[in-house]
Amino acid sequence: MKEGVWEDVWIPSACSICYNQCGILVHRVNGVVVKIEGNPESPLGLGRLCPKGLSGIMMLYDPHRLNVPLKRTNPEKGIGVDPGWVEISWDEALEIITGKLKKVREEDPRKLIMTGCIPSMWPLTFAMATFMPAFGSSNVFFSDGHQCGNAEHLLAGTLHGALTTNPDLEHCDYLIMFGCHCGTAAYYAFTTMAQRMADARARGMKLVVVDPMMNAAGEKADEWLPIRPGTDGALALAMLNVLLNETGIYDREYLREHTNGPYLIGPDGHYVRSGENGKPLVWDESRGAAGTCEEVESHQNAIEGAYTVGGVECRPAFQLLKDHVQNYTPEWAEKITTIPAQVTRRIAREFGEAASVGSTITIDGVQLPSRPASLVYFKGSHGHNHAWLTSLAIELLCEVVGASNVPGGLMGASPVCYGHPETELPRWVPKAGPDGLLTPGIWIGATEPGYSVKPYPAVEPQAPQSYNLMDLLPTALSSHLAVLTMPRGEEFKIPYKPEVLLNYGANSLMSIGNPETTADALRELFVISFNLWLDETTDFADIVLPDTSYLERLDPSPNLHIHHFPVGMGDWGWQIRQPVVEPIGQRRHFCEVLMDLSERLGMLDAHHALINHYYGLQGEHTLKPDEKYSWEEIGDHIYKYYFGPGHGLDWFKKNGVIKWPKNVKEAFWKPFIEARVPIYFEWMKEFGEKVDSIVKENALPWPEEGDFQALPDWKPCAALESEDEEYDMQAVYYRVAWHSFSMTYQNPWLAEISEKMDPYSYFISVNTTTAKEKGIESGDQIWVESKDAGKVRGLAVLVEGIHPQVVGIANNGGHWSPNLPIAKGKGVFFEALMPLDLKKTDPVTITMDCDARVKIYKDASGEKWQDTAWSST
Ligand SMILES: Nc1nc2c(c(=O)[nH]1)N[C@H]1C(S)=C(S)[C@@H](COP(=O)(O)OP(=O)(O)OC[C@H]3O[C@@H](n4cnc5c(=O)[nH]c(N)nc54)[C@H](O)[C@@H]3O)O[C@H]1N2
Ligand SMILES: Nc1nc2c(c(=O)[nH]1)N[C@H]1C(S)=C(S)[C@@H](COP(=O)(O)OP(=O)(O)OC[C@H]3O[C@@H](n4cnc5c(=O)[nH]c(N)nc54)[C@H](O)[C@@H]3O)O[C@H]1N2
Ligand code: SF4
Ligand SMILES: [Mo]
Repeated sequence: MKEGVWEDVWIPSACSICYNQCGILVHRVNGVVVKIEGNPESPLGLGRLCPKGLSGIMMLYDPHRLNVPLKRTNPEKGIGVDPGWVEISWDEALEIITGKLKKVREEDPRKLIMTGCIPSMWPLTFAMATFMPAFGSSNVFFSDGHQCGNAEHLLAGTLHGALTTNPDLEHCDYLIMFGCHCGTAAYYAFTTMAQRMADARARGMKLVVVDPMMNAAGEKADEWLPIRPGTDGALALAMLNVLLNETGIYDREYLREHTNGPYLIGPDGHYVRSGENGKPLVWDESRGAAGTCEEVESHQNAIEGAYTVGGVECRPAFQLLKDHVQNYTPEWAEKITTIPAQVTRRIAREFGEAASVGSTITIDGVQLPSRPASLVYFKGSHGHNHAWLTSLAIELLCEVVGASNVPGGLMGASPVCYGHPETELPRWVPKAGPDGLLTPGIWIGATEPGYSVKPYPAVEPQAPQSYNLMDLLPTALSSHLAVLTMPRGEEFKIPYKPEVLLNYGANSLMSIGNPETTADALRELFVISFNLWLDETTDFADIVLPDTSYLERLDPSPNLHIHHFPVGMGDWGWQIRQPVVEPIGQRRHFCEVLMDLSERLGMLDAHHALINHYYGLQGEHTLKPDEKYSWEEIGDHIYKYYFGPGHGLDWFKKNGVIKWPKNVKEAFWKPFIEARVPIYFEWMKEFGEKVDSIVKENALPWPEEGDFQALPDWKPCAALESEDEEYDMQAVYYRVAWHSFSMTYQNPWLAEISEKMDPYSYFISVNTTTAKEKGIESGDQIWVESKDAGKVRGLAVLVEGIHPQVVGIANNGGHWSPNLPIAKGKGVFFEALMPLDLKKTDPVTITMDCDARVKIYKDASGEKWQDTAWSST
């Protein structure tokens, strides 16, 4: 060691600046973190990090981080209103909080509501799955899925047995990305997928990107299709029509054997069922008669034609789909998407041909179907009203050519795991549920037999008890709706009013939509906020507690519940997130504080029981009801249960990650698991009828829309519906690789990239021709004014690579908190443009419209734009 160096160590841990949890190695010299690198041993990233992960040091040592508990002295709450913080001790803070929580727990525990930040998912789910139910409340709201993934997650669960999907880039030859930054700037398993994307492109995989902007994905594509926002469903329907009715490219064998394509559908839209056992009937081509799937050889199931069974006219589900899309011609779609019909036709054909229906591949000695054509879709295409219908149309493209969970196709992210060889844990395997349809082994939650919510069989809808309305719509994975419903409890017939909000970090004011709406909801509550900084949402807090960042805390097995591993072959890997330095100042780990609060509230036994339940802990590994455990001991229990007595906390602290190879039947499970997937969502209609009748019975102000459909259609989102001559543009947001939502704007290294290396991320992108028509030049100060919400101000940058009727804004900038001096006034605050409105929400999955109908114009005020960067009117 060099003179003066008494310590020089590399500590394995896991990043948490987005949900991907990449493996990291942290270099600490003389007690100070000097570098973060990717951990090549970790299958989560394989040694690669994105710019955010590399810049984590700046988050650890930021002098503007919170170091002490604070109490508000100003009773008036408002956006930008100084709370008048005074320092208090931890003990005083916990006493105030315990007092508040005791009161509401005695009165009605549902008066406690919780929200949290998406990047730090481990502590968030720990709290939501253990502390909250132990307290007696299921009231939570999120700033995530309503914008990004609720519909995709529902389809990932029902079609892929997983929480989410990714394409198998190792075998794919033709990839279409619908509004997604897979392997290019964001999305799941980003760092691993970036390498695979580069390798696939070098190998010759064709990449088609459907996106109103030529962002990180479009610029790397062979072909960029600038689509009108909110119209991907129309494109996908036209492509389906080309495949099914124009070219006849579809995988008959796959549809017969692995989908409900052969199930006979009667005139009422439901399965025609056996009179004996109630099972769905299929048509046996060899016998010319109907029978159940058990009675009819799969290859003789009819997927086309019209039949009469017991006097009932019926058609196989696939025939219904084929007929249904017939009117969706590429010419029809062109008027909606602005993509020329001949391009849609060509792309559909190329995709179908690339799928090579009927071909096989041998991997590890096992012969498998090969379908080297895939797609991936997420926030961009999906983040609109009618997300369910759009996402279904997109997914069906892969289903009809059989490119689903086989090499080269669209894969569920880790739906099958047979566990570590020593313990056979963690373990989850999808199986056939009611009507022979796939039910995931895990969806959200830990592992069987622990807490796990599944999308199928659908949970019965109920009159709302929770402000997020997820009991009315259990088809939604998450919901932001509490910010809209809390001030309207009586209209929703919810018999209590939330009083206390526990906020684990989320900057809801900036991330949910129109901040005024969120402010109105927060104003009413006693807000306890665990945070790293005094961000905009903490302006509404009553008590702020200084949390540890991901580099200062222990999160045992941080990817345990986040089972979205890189898809395809490779290794399984479970990691540790451990403190690489002692917490600075008086920062304390949120989860440890929750355990303290449980003890103070006298609910430790219930909390332990829920930890056992959530992690599925069994036998000697269970936590005893009244014993006090340190946080490290709890981590040790979890590790030893899953990975055996030799792999406790100490082993993980030293080694960082445990890994073992995936086998072919885990990676490409489709041919080995007997469960069909729906290409016709028969249950959805009945589910929707139940929702509608609850809405009517209770006169709930929830929009009645007919989106609970078995087959996809396209319907315009609000921004398209409200098009007019004055408001002639649509605004969208997009991600860059060097920012996560709003939280990374305070990082000086990332600010430097945004300011010096990228001429777009802090600007408003406008198409060059459109801008010229409006007399706007690059660098001009402009207003973007929303027809239905507020307006934002910033500097224009002219670009060729954007649809002429679209303005694009990166991530989530425009912070105004004086306590975030690096972030303040950088970038543009998109959310001010988006109204929060029940009507602008997908009724099936609680997905919100993430684009806005806007007009843009030069700002001649001469003011510095940051002084009033946005306004709510
Ligand atoms: N304009 C725009 N809006 C968006 C998005 C976008 O890209 N642009 N993305 C949308 C999507 S898909 C999502 S998922 C949401 C995400 O929304 P949020 O989860 O609210 O994300 P952020 O806005 O980054 O706010 C996270 C906050 O958590 C705090 N934080 C970070 N790490 C920790 C920690 O370890 N402990 C504690 N206690 N706090 C921490 C930070 O201080 C930060 O203020 O935003 C949605 N809204
Ligand atoms: N770097 C980075 N990585 C992240 C995150 C982050 O904030 N930063 N957040 C994480 C989270 S929580 C999420 S949800 C994921 C999101 O991951 P992605 O879905 O990949 O995120 P985006 O970049 O927001 O959306 C992709 C593209 O959609 C385009 N788009 C907008 N509207 C439309 C439309 O109507 N149709 C089509 N076809 N395209 C449209 C945008 O221009 C953008 O280029 O990323 C995760 N990873
Ligand atoms: S993708 Fe980047 S920010 Fe997300 S976990 Fe990995 S390194 Fe961290
Ligand atoms: Mo998200």
